[in-house]
Formats: sequence, C-alpha cells, structure tokens
Amino acid sequence: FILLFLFNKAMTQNYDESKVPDYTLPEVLKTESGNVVNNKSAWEKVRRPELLTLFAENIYGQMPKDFDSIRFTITNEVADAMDGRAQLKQVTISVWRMGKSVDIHLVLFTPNNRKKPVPAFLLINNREDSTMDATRKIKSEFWPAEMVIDSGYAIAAFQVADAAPDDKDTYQNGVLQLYPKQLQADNGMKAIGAWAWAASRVMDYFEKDKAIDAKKVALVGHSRGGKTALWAGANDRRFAIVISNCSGNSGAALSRRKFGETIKLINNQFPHWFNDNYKKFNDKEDALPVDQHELLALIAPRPLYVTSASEDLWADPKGMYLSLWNAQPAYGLYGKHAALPTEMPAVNSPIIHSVLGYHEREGIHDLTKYDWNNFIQFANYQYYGK
Ligand code: GTR
Repeated sequence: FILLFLFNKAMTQNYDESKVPDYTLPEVLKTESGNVVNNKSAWEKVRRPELLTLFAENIYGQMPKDFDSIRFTITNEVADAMDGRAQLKQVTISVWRMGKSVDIHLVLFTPNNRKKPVPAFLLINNREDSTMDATRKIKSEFWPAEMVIDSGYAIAAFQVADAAPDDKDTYQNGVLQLYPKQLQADNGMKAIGAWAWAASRVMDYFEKDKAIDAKKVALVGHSRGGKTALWAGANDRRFAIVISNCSGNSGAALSRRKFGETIKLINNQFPHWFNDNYKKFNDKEDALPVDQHELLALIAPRPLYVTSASEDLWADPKGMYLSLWNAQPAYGLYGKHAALPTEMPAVNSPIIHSVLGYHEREGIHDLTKYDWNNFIQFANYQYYGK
C-alpha cells in the first residue's frame, strides 16, 4: 500500500529540478497575432487588455464590474485602540445588485499620530476570523497589526468567506449571488474571482475614508490569498503595490515547470477556485495561451513583491522567481528596470530596492513577521525612496 502511495505521488508531483520539462514561455511582449510590442501605448491599448482577457477566459473567470449600489456602515469605532496608538474602525461594505446583496466586513486600524492621510496595507484574509481580531486580544503574525501601525501605515483586512466560502459546495453563497450568470458560464468567476472583487470594493471604501491615502494601498495575500492579490491587482490598477506571499501554482509560479503543485492537482482539489475552462488544461500546460509571468506583467508599472519559503517546494520557489524575472520586459516599457539577478537570490536575502521585489524565507509555507517586515521596507522604498 505504501509503495503504491509513493508511486502515486511520484506520478502526480515532481520535486526534482532535473525532471522539469523543456518548455517555451509565451512572450510577454508579443500579441496573439504575432506583433511585437515595443512601447507603452501598444502595451496598454493592445497587449495588456488581450492578456487580461486571456487570464479571465482560461483561468480566473470574468470580473463583473457593474452593481446597483454600495453602502459603507461604520459598525464600531474606537479612538484609542492599541493603547492609544491607533484608531479602529469596523466597516460593513454592502453591495447590491438586482435585489441581492453581499456584506464584506472590514477591520481597519489607522495610526493616531498621522498628520495627513496615511498609506495602507490590506490583507485578503484566508485564515480564521481571529487572525484579524479587532480587540487585539489575539495577535497573529499573519496580520501583525501593531507592527504595521508602529511603522506609520494603516492596516486592514477582510475575510474571504464574506465574499465566497472557500468550499466547493457553498462558494456560490456570496458575491456570486449578485452575478448568477457567472455560475452558468465556462468562463464564469468563482471563489478567487469573488475574493478579488471584494478587494476592489474595499478599495471603493478607502477612496471615501479621509484618513487613508487611497493612492498608496498595498494589497497583500498569502497562498490562495496571494493568487487572489495578483488577480485583483491585475484588474484594479488603483492598488499601488501588490504583494503575493507563497502564492505557488496558478499564482506567481510558472505552470509550465510542473514542479510541485500542477494545474491538474489544483483543479482536482479546489474545483471552486478557477473557471471551468481551466480544467481543460489539466496536464496540458503547454496549451495554455499564457503563463503566470504574464499575470505579474499585468501589475506593471506598479511595484510588485513576490515571496517563497525554503520548505515550501509545493509552491515552487524557483518557478516564482523565474516568473518574476520574466515579467521584467513589461516594466521596461515604462522605463522601470528591476535588474533582477539571473541567479535566484539566496535564502533570507531579500531584494527590496527594486520595483520588482522578492525573498525566499527560510521555513515553511506561512505568512510571518519576517515577511511583513520586508513588505514594510519595500513600501518605504517605493513611497519614500528609503
Ligand atoms: C494548498 C494549495 C495551494 C495553496 C495553499 C494555501 O492546499 O494546494 O495552492 O493555495 O493550499 O492556500 O495555503
């Protein structure tokens, strides 16, 4: 039985670099009809929309933008949270469409010593509710609110389950109630699309909150949340910085490497994350018109930070670095040269002072204070050049 199990594993996932197949990545700067894109205008008018459509069509599903109304209700406000260092606001973001509504619950801390609107970090929270405990009785490294506040940033989070339960049988109970046609379409949005949609509704709120500098919002997600952060950042250019932590397969990692998790494995385990068309690419990575470096390219020219962890081979650290490396041409069109080293940086050697940042943290698949500290340094560099 054990032998059979091992055999099975070996058949479905590879952790051996020498067994990574030869592959050719689709070119970021070449259109489907074969035209070379060599300036920002052709990128923005032709190639960028084309790539966005290809990702929507084949992987993440459509991103509906219409709704009837949105309302922000402050349900709790504490002026002197965190021993007086921060103001707490809990906001219910209610969105209505065709008589149906969804509520996204935001927890937001803003530093009290601010003189003007402050930049913010927003976490797409795919852990339990207590991770974003508004009372701060429970403190989690996954959302180290005190540390971010003490660095001069606002910190916010919402729970993915508000937008779509992370479950193949119930993911429809949220945003998708507003867009029932999505459920019938092969290119319809599913859970990851709904989570990304919710991140944009939080951005709608930030634009109305005078304490927040909505032009300086960094979107953060870990793992499935990290895949979501990339998709949200690609669609919604109001996010100034995108941070994708240990996002792995169908996140930052190149699918064509088939290292660790694969498209087939992810589709089988999480059929409710990606659209139905994506299932056609199980074991057919080379047939995909895109690879994940092109999703990263859609963030250009905005700063993007990608992380991995040394023990998280399932998420393919090398595949994520190569993906970031291959996104550079899009940044080049804007005169932003990341100049990433060809060799992947050593463990715990972050690249911070660059429009494309990266680190591989020592340890397991997680979001930790080490990661957050680097996100803060990265934002400091992007916003203040220090
Ligand atoms: C895993 C999944 C990964 C990643 C992870 C997570 O089981 O295979 O793609 O999303 O869950 O979200 O922690």
